[in-house]
Amino acid sequence: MKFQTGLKEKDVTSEEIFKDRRNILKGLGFVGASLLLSQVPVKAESLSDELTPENKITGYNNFYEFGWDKSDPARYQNRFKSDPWQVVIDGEVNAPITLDLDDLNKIAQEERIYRFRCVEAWSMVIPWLGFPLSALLKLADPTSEARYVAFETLYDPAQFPNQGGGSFGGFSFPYVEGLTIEEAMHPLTFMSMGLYGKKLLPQNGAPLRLVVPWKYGFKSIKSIVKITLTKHQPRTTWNMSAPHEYGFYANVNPNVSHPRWSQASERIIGTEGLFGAKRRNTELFNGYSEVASLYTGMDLKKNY
Ligand SMILES: Nc1nc2c(c(=O)[nH]1)N[C@H]1C(S)=C(S)[C@@H](COP(=O)(O)O)O[C@H]1N2
Ligand SMILES: [Mo]
Repeated sequence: MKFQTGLKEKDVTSEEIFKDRRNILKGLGFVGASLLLSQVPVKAESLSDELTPENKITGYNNFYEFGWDKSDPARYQNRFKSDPWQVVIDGEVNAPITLDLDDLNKIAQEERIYRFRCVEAWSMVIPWLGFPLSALLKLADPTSEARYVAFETLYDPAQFPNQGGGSFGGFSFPYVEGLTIEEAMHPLTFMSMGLYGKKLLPQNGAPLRLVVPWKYGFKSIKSIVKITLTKHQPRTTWNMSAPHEYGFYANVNPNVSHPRWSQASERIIGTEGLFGAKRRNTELFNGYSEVASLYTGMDLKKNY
């Protein structure tokens, strides 16, 4: 993986235009309550984080279906078609439903600026577009038996060059992830269809991906085709691959080290310079302390 040192003018410009556009919209009264409200609990701005340059968000990716390297998703994304697309919501629901892109596009979208922390100890700040996961799940009317939500990524080796090779050291496709129903219904839990005001690119999980800002990035599963509400805790890709390293919960926690590295601090993507990238201290729940009540009484060292 190659890294550019320093920012190019182009990178700066795209962020400037983005911020400008928001100010213009605000001036015109187009940025409505949903955008402003969404920024209240998000805290990205009060933590004085700067948005990660767009070309880093779309060029430095983990999406193993495309390859193991950070540059593989951008390199191979042109093989991928996110239109047409269908997402099934089934399992413990009263009204199983299949949504196509037109259906998804009808759901009102808002912007959320979220901090994003990968288990590999790097981080970004990303302006997502999308809607709360709860809005999507309600369309299928979950039953009272639903205790977990399982997610599955598209399986298609013709579009994902790295899916063809079978399983590697316990890592197999399709990629699957899961949340408790309380986590899934939390207002911070988001389904994204865009970033920086544009449709998601394949490398970021087009057309629809999960974003759970208080959990390590691997929970935020991309290019989702199936959402199943279940009674029992679903299996998850990284946990199956290395259970002693990656748990079901995967909440960001500076006090619980990965067996092979510390989680106390993180490298800020987009700040690379001659002497390396800036770092910041990692915060419990990635700074989203409002989710703490979901884990009252839980031993976070055991439930990593
Ligand atoms: N289907 C799928 N989803 C995935 C992954 C993956 O390999 N396949 N990687 C995860 C990991 S480890 C991270 S850090 C984030 C990266 O998201 P980004 O590339 O949009 O920043 O996606 C997550 N979702
Ligand atoms: Mo990650």
